[in-house]
Amino acid sequence: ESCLHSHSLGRQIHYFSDVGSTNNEAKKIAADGCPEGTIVVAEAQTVGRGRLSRGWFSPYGKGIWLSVVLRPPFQPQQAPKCTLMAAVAVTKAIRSFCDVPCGIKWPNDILYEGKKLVGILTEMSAEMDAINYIVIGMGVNVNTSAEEFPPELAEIATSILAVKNEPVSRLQLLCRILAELELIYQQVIREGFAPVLEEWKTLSVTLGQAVNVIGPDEQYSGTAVTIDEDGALLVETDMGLRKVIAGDVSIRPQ
Ligand code: BT5
Repeated sequence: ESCLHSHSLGRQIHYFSDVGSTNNEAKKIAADGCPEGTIVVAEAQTVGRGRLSRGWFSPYGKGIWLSVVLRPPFQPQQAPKCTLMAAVAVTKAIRSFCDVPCGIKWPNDILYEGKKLVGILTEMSAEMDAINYIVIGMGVNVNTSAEEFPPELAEIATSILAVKNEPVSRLQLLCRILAELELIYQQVIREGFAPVLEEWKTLSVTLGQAVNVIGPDEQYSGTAVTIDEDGALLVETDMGLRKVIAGDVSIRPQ
């Protein structure tokens, strides 16, 4: 309570010791009409989810396994940019509170030295051109030690503990994330996404890099140039400029 500085986000908290997926719980309570800003947090997730039915390793008491319910007043087509908005908020919170110089890999990863510190999964329910709710799920590896990651994640995942060599208060970091997210969300509602997308560019580790774009039915390489007003990644290739829309594409360094 005492460290919570946000006004709307986190004022209603659903706390679980163990849960399947905080995003699934958040979608249920959102469908039942919970207020905007309601959050779901858990000590552990038994079936934490990534995108495309990939899993998310969520050991007990080690991370921030968080879902935030928003009811934004904008069109459903704008929703993908909420992932970029959340990435900006979490990156700023980790940089300022933990002093870890992490950066954003388009669209939904926060990396430190190429390894994943945070993953974000945004899900939406909309009908008739109006958003009913958006659930922003965030998995932050806080106090997981390097040895605790399963072998398949050893080379690709990291945590704040592993970077700093000292544990960090999950509660305080959670409060910082909620405060940053609330500020940015209010800015988006007031001014639209343009300022947030500009800020995203300054925190990105993808722009300027040679990338491989791997989609469901094609694959190409090029240089990540910028993101456009939709939050799509623009990649310069031999065939000209290509627009990469978040979804089932993955971006890898060349
Ligand atoms: C993501 O998917 O990065 C989104 C992860 C979102 C997790 C949060 S936790 C709270 C909320 N509730 C949920 O059920 N989910 C959200 P994607 O880009 O598809 O990346 C998934 C891939 O990351 C996996 O296939 C692994 O390779 C890797 N991975 C799994 N667990 C990880 C971890 N703890 N740290 C780093 N990488 C991990």
